[in-house]
Formats: sequence, C-alpha cells, structure tokens
Amino acid sequence: MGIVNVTPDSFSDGGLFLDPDSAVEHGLELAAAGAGLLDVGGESTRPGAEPVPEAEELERVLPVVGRLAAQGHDVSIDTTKLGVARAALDAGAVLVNDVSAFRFEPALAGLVAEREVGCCLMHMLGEPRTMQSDPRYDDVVSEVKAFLEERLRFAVAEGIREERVWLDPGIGFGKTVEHNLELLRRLPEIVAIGRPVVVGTSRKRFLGELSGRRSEGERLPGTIATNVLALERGARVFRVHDAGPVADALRVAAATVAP
Ligand code: PMM
Repeated sequence: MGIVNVTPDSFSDGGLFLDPDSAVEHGLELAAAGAGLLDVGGESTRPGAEPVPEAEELERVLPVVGRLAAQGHDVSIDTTKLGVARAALDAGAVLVNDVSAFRFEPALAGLVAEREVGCCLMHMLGEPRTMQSDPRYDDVVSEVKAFLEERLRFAVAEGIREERVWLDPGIGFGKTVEHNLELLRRLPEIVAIGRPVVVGTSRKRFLGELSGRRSEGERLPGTIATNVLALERGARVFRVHDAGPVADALRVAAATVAP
C-alpha cells in the first residue's frame, strides 16, 4: 500500500504532493515501484492535527483518486468522513481506510456494505488532536485486539462481509515507543483474529527514537526492518512511503517465510 498524502501538513511528506498533478505523478511512481494499492489521503492524522473541513478534503483527494483509478490502479481512500468516502468510491476507489474504524462516522459502515468494497479498520486511542498526550494501557496488545474484534463485529453487523475487512493495530496512534514495540513483538496475537493485518510503521517517530534518525527521510532502514519482521509475524499489507525499497525487501523476505 503506497502512501499518497495530498496534505500540507503530514508528518513526513506534507506539502510535497498538494497539487493534483504531483500527487498523481507520485502515485504512478509508487505503483511502478511495486505498490498494489494507492492510499490517497487529504487529512493529516499526525499527532495534534486539527480536522480539515469536508469540502477542502474533497477538493484535495477527488481529482487524484479519479485520475489514478481511471489509469487502472487500485485506490484506497484514507478518510474518516462519509461524504469523502462516498465521493471517492464514486470516483473509482475500491477500499475505505478509516483510521477511526467507523467510530467518527458509524454510517460509513453502511456505505462500505452497500457498495460491496473493502475497508481497513485501525486502532487509535481517542482522536489525532489528543492521542499522544500520555497514552496508557494495562496491556496494549489485548486492548487493541479487543477493540479490533469489536469493530469487526460492528462492521459485520452493519452488513459488511467479513472477507472484506482488514485490521490495523495503528502504530503511533496514541502509543508510546514501548507500546509500538509491544504491538510489533506480539503481532501474531492480532493476526490470530483471522483477518489480513495492515501495518503502518513507515518513517514514524518511534523509528527515529530507536535509530537516532531525526529526519523522516532517513528512516527507511527502520521502516524496512519493521515491515520485514511484521511480514514474518503474519502481517499481509504494508503501508509505506518508499514502495520500491520496501517491496524489494518484502519480496526477498517473503521467499524465506514458510507459505
Ligand atoms: N498512518 C497514517 C495515516 N493513515 N492508515 C492506516 N491504516 N495505518 C496507519 O498506520 C496510518 C494510516 C499516518 O502516516 P502518514 O501521515 O505518513 O500518512
């Protein structure tokens, strides 16, 4: 899953692909480098980020989704908003990536059911504005797992076929470095839910803290290490900025993992 952030303020690539032409070009590069799904987002979810009005988010993402889908690429829409998801599906997106797992707009589940598309449901503690202020858990893995199981039940109750649901522990979303590491170490417990698991470690701050790499662009080795280990522990979808190098690493790693 290649990341196409059409935002002025995402933590590692904010502002780089804000105009549709450069976002589309970037999406095409990610696809050529090995991304099988292009994740287009118009609202930053970095810690402390303020929500973006729906009209603005639509203006950012719609032309990009439409053009990438029209060129035959599978596109997911990274949004928590019903109106944005609906317009993106109309424009050809095939999956809704909702970092709130239908908590912010429960009616999104009905839309996904009705359109018979896929969805990715992610764990986040609270909301982006406040999630990193002293996150606490008794046992982060059991709590994230229980949350994802509950959201999966909700999705199915709303009419979404279970086979269409991916689950994501939400690395960095209301988690300390140690919480992220615990989730990655015990990823098989999340995989045991029985749905494809998505991981998003790409360039994230905890990699910087572990490696001493302050600049996001220097965190590719940490990104590769965590994605390869996540693959070995059962993850099946890898949300990344650097599709080429990560795809190479995953291809080689996959060849050494028992099928
Ligand atoms: N991370 C970000 C945004 N969307 N979606 C999923 N499913 N999983 C993630 O880990 C995730 C996400 C934040 O990263 P970005 O600002 O680089 O897109």
